[in-house]
Amino acid sequence: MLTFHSEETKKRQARTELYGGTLVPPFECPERVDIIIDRVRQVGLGEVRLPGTYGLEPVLAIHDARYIDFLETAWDEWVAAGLEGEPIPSIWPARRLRSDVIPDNIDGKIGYYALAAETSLSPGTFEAADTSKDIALSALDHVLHTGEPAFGLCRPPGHHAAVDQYGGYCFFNNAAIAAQCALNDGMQRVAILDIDFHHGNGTQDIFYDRDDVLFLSLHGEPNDAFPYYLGFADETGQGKGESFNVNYPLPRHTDYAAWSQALDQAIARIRAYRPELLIVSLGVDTFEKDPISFFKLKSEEFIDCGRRLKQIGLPTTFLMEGGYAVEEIGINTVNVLTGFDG
Ligand code: Q9C
Ligand code: ZN
Repeated sequence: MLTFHSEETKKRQARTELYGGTLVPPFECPERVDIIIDRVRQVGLGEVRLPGTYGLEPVLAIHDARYIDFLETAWDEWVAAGLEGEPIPSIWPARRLRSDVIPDNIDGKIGYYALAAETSLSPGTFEAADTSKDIALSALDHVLHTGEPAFGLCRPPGHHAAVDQYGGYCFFNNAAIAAQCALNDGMQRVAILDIDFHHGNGTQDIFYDRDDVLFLSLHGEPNDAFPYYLGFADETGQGKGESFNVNYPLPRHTDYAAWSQALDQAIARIRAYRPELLIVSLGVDTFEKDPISFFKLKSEEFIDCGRRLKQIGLPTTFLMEGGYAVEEIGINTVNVLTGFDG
């Protein structure tokens, strides 16, 4: 399988993540891509290519124009305001406040566009996110032109990013951008299967009222896991989108036996939908040793996951999402892909 990768994704080098009340080095770090690409080469997964450039038009098809502009200018505005740490929101349009006003002040604006506080902004974040979506679209293009699978080694990840919100380490929703491009290219139905440990709240929200994208997510139950406020089983879509959103929230300590049962249910639902393309939001933070998650998947079990995905028999684009057990992230990610390749 072909991999798309770029060193430009490492332009995001945030120094801080707000975690447990202290600022720590971010779990979502540039070393993640080095370790994954090393493993891709080590096992000979296939050719590694640089992405093409697609500009902002495909981003504008998903995200709000002022949100994109905010991401491009936020760091400079923060510095110009004389603020010294990394941009972290400290006030939101929470309940009982107005959510229809966008402050001019950078401190207020960050709260408007952030859905969580762990994701510090930094110089280079916009460029990295822009490259991340180029990687996703390059992988998609390869799948569309050849029918062969491809792996987009996206970083930063995308599935928490909503129309006009960043957070959970995500800025542009790579999977949503790719799905929309496939539809614009003439496809009628695209399925997005999100197997990252966390619920793909951004992707769900973007397609919630649509029937041309089936979104399915296996994740830690939101009562107990980030992003807490979305991802429950009763969220099934609305209007035309009713029944085209499927959540599989799973409890603490879920092992591969239970997780793969949910996966099989998701696969059955995908087959019934008869999509022309499958996009896999591939997070490996389901791993037993992931530092911020609570499932119990073992390294070898990711191979079986890849095999099951292959059985669906669809043109498939894998896009990297999370996974923070950095030492094993290469093994686990590439295990899914080699399992798929058979
Ligand atoms: N105590 C992705 O995997 N913070 N994002 C979790 C846990 C945010 C994860 C805190 C996790 C975001 C793409
Ligand atoms: Zn995750």
